[in-house]
Amino acid sequence: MTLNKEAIKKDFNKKLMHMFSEDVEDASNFHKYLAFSSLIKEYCSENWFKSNKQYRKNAEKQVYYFSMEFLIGRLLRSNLLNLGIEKESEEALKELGVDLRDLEEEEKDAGLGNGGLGRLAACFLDSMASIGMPGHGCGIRYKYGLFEQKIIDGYQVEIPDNWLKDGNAWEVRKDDKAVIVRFGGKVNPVMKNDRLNFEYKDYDEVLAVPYDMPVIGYHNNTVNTLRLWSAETVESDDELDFSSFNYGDYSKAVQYKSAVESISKVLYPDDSHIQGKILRLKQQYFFVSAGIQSIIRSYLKTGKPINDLYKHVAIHINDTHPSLSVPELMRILLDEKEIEWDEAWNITTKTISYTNHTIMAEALEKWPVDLVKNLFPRIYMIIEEINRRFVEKLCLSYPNESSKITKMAIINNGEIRMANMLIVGGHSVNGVAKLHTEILKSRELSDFYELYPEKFNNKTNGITHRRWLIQANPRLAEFITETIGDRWRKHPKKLIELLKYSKYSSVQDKMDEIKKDNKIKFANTVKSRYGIIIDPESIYDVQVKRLHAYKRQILNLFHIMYLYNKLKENPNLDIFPRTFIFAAKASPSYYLAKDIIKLINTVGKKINNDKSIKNKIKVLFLENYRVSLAEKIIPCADISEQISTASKEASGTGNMKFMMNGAITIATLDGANIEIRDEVGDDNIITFGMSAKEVMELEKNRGYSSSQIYNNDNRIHKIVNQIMSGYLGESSGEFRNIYNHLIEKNDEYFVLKDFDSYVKAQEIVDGLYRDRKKWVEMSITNIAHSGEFSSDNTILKYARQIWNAKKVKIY
Ligand code: 26Q
Repeated sequence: MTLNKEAIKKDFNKKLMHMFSEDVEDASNFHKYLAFSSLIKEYCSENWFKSNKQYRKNAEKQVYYFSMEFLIGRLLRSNLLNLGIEKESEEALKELGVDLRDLEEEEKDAGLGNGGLGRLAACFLDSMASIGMPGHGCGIRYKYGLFEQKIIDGYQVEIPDNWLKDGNAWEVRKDDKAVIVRFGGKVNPVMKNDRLNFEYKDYDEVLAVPYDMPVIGYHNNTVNTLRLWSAETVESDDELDFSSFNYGDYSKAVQYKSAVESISKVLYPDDSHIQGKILRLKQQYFFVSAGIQSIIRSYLKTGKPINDLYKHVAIHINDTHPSLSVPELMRILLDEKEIEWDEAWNITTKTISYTNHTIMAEALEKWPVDLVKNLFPRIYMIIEEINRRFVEKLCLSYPNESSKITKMAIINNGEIRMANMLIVGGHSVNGVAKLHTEILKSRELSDFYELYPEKFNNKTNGITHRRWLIQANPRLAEFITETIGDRWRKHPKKLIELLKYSKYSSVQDKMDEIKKDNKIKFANTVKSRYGIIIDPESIYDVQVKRLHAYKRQILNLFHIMYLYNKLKENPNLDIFPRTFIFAAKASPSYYLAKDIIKLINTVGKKINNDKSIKNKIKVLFLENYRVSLAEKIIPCADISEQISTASKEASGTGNMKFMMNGAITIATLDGANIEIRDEVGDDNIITFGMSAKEVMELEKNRGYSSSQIYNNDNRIHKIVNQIMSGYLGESSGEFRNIYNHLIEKNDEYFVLKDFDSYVKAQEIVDGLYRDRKKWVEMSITNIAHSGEFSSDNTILKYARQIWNAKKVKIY
């Protein structure tokens, strides 16, 4: 985009006047933000139109990424960056006396996701647009995103995230593209022209209204669409009012309206412990049905036959949450397009593909048959028929293996297994890191792998270097460009060219200086916000991610308490000063996770206020972890904590973000950590702990006793007793749950088992950091290899190996 600062200044003034009748002197920062964003949206509108037009005209293959979550965060900076008018905008605003950074802070994060899975969807959208692929998002426009977290007296308190309260500058409501989604009712078989048809009766209708957001590609004219659906009543508000003759009807109408709107009201804050909530299932069908209806409508406008749908459309399913896509697409083809079963099935399986993000049993979705039958009777009939045909096929392939058939069936024990339905109803199943895919193939989904080996493949996750490096760490990005030129910005694998400078003193010094500056800036923020003084000379040791037992924030905390105990014994102990930084949200109903937050804060308070240890260690818990906070903290990190129990973290993506910003990873051999190690080599990462194989063996043969370790390791004994005794300044029962989890319930995630190895790994960190040249060399090596984990690469692989989609140049 070619726009000079004079044009931007003029347009911005006009916009402010037009929207608020204000000039730049009178307007609040928030108004300035709204006006400026609205201007940016206007700047991209022509390319948005052109992209759509060109996709349609040539019937280019369109990819639709279906996801319950898109954790996109803020868009102002990334849109400017991708449009190529960041510098011009900064200067234009500056000349008007406005600091772009102040406007940025006015934008609420779009927190439409829980964590990794939602952020991955956001990185993928950015990558699809930036490599010039027609790829779009389809999801829900939650009125309330992931809750805002406050820490009060050390406890997590959840506040609703009313992010749309003051409007969303980036969206466009498309009333004319609304569709109707049907719930409940009855289905009657009827014969019509010798064909068995199904008539729906007595159903409830919900209006799905799309809100489109532009997804702007990096310097390439492509503008794709993130379409988020909002649930409304079919009648307008006026009609609702007019139809009520008395108060009773009126209040019924209001109740009805609020029941309908509840469908898109709130993002469920759980990301592993699944509770079978009816509303969640309604949400799933709501956006799946709306999305598929709108895809088919727009596909048919290209004039191509419906039988060729899969040649022009790929629908990708982000975990099982949109799994009703399979029967919904079948329903439309069978009932609305009157296609016969075998052909409908052929189209459906060739259109749909699925990514699995977890191996933990409690996170695998199953829904009760009765619920599905009542909510979507026709959909249930189709699932039943899919299951019937599948089981029939299994009986032929495995005539004497009834237990295998029971295990693989889609419907069993009064429940529908969504993953099974997707594997059968799609053409591709992928895991998100090599280890994860291998575990799926050899364990959880081994029967399916045996039956359909050709469907299984790995696509290791990735992250967008535009947001996580260029935008989050502009000084580092600038310096990389000074060192190796700017080709890496379009081709992140070119970061590897940094490798030859890893030993150059001048490069090392500059890298060190940039990290230090980031750390100082952050220390100043911490001081003014929390009143805590942290030392930018200390090691910033960072663990930021959702709070989960398997991610083992407790292991980190045990190491901190171990160091503290050593310092109490010997205040002159020679350890390199460290600042331990945590941030994490816990699902509101996950009590153990919330107790861990309280424990981190309690330990932090004790340590931070203890003068005797001479500020050698500090513990910080940053509240309300979210994308915009991640962008601030990751560029400051020296150490990246990736310490999940091996085999439990499907991939992790935070690990990649830290690496890209020059942090050194302390890691278990889990998820994508293994691939990071393979890239950078053993010398440039610190690994510890049991392997996945060892973990799975121990789980299988029950050969683990945490109380044995507790009784034999003095360090651990002391820490556990401190937690339980009131030593930390809380009542002795406060952390009972944690004790039970670790000792009475035998420490499901092997925290005590890996403790010794973790302490040794941390001692290595302490030693390495003292040799600053060596450390910075490691850091540069990590940055150099991080291009391998750019989501542009990941998306290219999806495009070639799963979607068969091509790039399209927009003119
Ligand atoms: C499902 C049904 C009902 C309620 C909630 C859910 C639900 C919601 C979110 C289940 C799971 C999630 C999110 C899972 C997730 O974020 N998984 C992470 O995905 C990342 C991207 O692939 C991986 O890097 C992480 O390893 C994985 O934990």
